[in-house]
Amino acid sequence: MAEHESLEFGKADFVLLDTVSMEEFMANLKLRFEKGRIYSYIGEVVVSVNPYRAMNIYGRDTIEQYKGRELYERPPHLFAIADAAYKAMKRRNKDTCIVISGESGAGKTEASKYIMQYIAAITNPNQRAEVERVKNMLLKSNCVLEAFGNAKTNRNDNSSRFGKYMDINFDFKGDPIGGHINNYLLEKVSGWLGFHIICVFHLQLLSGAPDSLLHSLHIKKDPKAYTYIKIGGQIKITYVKLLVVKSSWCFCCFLQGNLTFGVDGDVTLIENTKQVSVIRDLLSTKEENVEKALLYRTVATGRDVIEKQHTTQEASYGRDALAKAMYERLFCWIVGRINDIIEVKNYDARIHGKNTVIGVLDIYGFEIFQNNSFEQFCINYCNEKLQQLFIQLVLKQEQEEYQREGIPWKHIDYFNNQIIVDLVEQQHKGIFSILDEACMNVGKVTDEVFLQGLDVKLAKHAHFSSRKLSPTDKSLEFDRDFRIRHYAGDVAYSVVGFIDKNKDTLFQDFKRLLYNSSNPVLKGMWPEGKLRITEVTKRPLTAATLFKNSMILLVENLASKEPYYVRCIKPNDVKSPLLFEHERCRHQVEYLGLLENVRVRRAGFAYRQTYPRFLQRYKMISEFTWPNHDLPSDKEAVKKLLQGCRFDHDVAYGKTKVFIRTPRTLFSLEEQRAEMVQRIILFLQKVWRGAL
Ligand code: AD9
Ligand code: MG
Repeated sequence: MAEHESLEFGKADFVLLDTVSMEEFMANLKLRFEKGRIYSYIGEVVVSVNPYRAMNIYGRDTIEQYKGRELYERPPHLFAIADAAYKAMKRRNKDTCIVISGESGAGKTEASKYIMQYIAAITNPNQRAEVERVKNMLLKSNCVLEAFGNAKTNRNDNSSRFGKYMDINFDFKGDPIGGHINNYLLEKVSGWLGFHIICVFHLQLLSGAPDSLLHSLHIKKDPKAYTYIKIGGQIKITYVKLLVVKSSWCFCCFLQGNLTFGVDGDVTLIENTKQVSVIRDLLSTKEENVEKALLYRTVATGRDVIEKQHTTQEASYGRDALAKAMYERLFCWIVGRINDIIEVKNYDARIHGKNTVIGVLDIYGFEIFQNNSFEQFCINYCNEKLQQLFIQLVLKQEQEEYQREGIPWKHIDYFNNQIIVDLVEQQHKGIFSILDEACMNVGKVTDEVFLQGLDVKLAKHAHFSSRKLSPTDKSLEFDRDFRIRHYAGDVAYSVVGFIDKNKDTLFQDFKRLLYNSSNPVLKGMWPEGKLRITEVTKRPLTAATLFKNSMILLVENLASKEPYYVRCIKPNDVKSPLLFEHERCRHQVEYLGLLENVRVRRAGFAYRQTYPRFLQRYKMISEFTWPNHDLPSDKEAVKKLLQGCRFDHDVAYGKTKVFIRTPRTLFSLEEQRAEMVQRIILFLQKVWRGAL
């Protein structure tokens, strides 16, 4: 318990509530929020409520207060969890990870940045130049990625439209020596008109850029000149300037929005041909190639290769698909360049010891828009996966372990969302499989066919419904909607666009166009453009399959590390620092499973360790166990040791492990150990001097 905090701020740890009920939980959460205590604990899980105002709790002095302290010595804070993850990694040589979850606008990205800042601030006490360089890169990379990957949405002014998992690698001294970023599905559709970089590009960069530069890049100062650009974001980014200017062709994708198509007889035409020469220059390619790729597609029929003219509709579709694909590749390219710079190089474990990792996960939160499509479906599935991981690690395994170890235990019920995860990802029967199947249809491939597939295969599923299955359901506005009962609430998705987005097809002609660019960077981004049309036979994996695979790998990776959790709550929908909307918050507490978390934690034990390892660490505390014990088993020895310290009441003895209920006991053991180690060192020093 964080005892130093006065009770006027409520209970710092929900485990200490007098009774565990929703009312008490909410009353405590509200009280703390109103008193400016935005962080609380459930054991080692941090619960955070977005303050929507600048808080004076992240400065150097606060960092110093948390540095090297135990979790329970200071008021709840992100810094405490960051420190705990760092200590666990350093002390036990274990990879750890911090998983930040919560819905869109709940404060995940801000939390991840504070955590990174904290880790950067407490490491490298010797100010090694190389480590400083790495830290700088890790922190700054974030701004570049946010500029390109975040956008203003109606849920959040700085909404992450991509998922980010960042590993920070540490050497044996505990100093950062590098990192690696994995990015997940850039959600282009909602972000498209509002990616900060696009807004900033006009708002800030252009205002200062010399006319000659703008001219050479064919850039007009008036944002209204661009169909794709909508002013909205307000983030200050200056050092992306260089990157932007260097890769001028990326803005080519904004120009493409201005291309319009028309018809002359039965021939499709580009109406504003001037734009084509601009695009040609920026893409470093030939004008006739640009025109051809925009108006025709090459198809192989048997051995013959023919050129088929697009309709104006197909041409417009191709234009938009190209712009989005270029933006996405650019984004991945930026992540790749950042990784080139931050990745650990020349690390020799024989010299430097084990290279350990802290992973920080900041991904797009659960979201419900007015219109929800394939992108929201993927994002919400991702949140289901993370919730499942939380359940697995925090609720399920915990209870299973007590059972396995024979510790008396009353089972605590919770909603297990595995059923929804299966609904989406299960082989053959899941929505992704049904979608892939619809995409592979030889005959008619339409969104409606996909919806029919869903209706047939999922008719009886408790978490699925559609207009056809529930004709009277008012929440399904259109025939083309289906609804998923997610762990965090019901979401109606429109099937429109699912097939296209899943196939994610960009005409091969565009890929060839870009591959044939004389700009080596651009060429490098489109390796598949190398293939001739007759060689393109293999169907690429669909967007859904790729996303699913990346999520499975992510979860496996997180599960292999020691996890720490930050659960973020959004207090209101109007970004107000004063408003604690009770129902809104209660809903989040409910679906995040926080009450169940408290119950499991309360009935449970803060710490457990196998008997031999426990002895290894604490045997110096007791005369019965130091330097070795002669009791019949390690279990008996641990019992003797803990009885001697009068901690017996706070402990349960399992089959293979000892369980300690409160962290304070562990803390005290640690103190005693430190004292004994000090004494032993002094003793040895004396012996050593005497021997000299
Ligand atoms: V999304 O899923 O990417 O759409 P996030 O990442 O959960 O979402 P974000 O961290 O971007 O939300 O927070 C939204 C806004 O809330 C920020 O832009 C800040 O204005 C505000 N916020 C969040 N956390 C804090 C904080 N600790 N202190 C002050 C905060 N303001
Ligand atoms: Mg975010």
